[in-house]
Amino acid sequence: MITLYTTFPQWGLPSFSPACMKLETWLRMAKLPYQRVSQLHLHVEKAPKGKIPFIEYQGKLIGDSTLIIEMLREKEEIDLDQGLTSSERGISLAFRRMLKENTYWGLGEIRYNVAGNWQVYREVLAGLIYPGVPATEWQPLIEKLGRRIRSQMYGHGIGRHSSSEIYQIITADFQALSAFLADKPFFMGERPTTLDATAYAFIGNFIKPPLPSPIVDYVLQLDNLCQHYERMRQEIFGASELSPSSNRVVCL
Ligand SMILES: N[C@@H](CCC(=O)N[C@@H](CS)C(=O)NCC(=O)O)C(=O)O
Repeated sequence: MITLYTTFPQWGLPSFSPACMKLETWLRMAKLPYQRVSQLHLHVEKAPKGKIPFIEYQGKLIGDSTLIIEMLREKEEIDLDQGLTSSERGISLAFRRMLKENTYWGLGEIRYNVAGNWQVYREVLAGLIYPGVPATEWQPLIEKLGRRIRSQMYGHGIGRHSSSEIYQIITADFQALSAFLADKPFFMGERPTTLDATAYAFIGNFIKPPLPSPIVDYVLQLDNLCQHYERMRQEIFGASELSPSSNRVVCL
């Protein structure tokens, strides 16, 4: 049994962390049994790379969604990309890297830099990381976290751009993703592959939270991406309970 350390479901998403949602989607697609634990205040010290998600597998804690998937792919002999040509595998990797290493930071802009959004998002974070702690105590800690993420954005480079430049960069990613999906049901054709798990997690984390932004408006206009999100949700999560009340531990 794999233990997945993730956030609790939020806004109808299995996780409001795209990396966590991607990994959970992949585990379900791979039909690997897992139990989910979403007690973030305990994860912080336990996380081997200081980030979520991480898993416990065969007595070891392992961090990073991509490295976890690669390790499970080998150890459990599961290849969701079976049948893809080496050129298709290359395209899949390039899109997955785009989403993880570039598009991801658009979420930073939406969640941490849009003033009204940050007020909403920091409450969600506080409930997770500092459950039961009075606002006067969690506020300085959450503001410190906000500064850390903004500093990560500066280090990455995206944080050096204006909002309109970030809009230009992130919407171009979604435009490319939409053009590549075109009218196919899944990115590589008739059945979902690893890229679908990643794209589903990122599209969902842009369009589902109640955090408005011109970037979100742009993605919502890309019908094929929104339909892909819905198709994946139904196919992989079906009728699963995805509300915060399904928080603590859920076994597949
Ligand atoms: N490369 C990592 C990225 C994970 C990641 O960025 N996790 C974020 C949440 S989406 C996190 O834990 N951030 C906390 C921090 O950076 O302090 C993976 O794919 O697992």
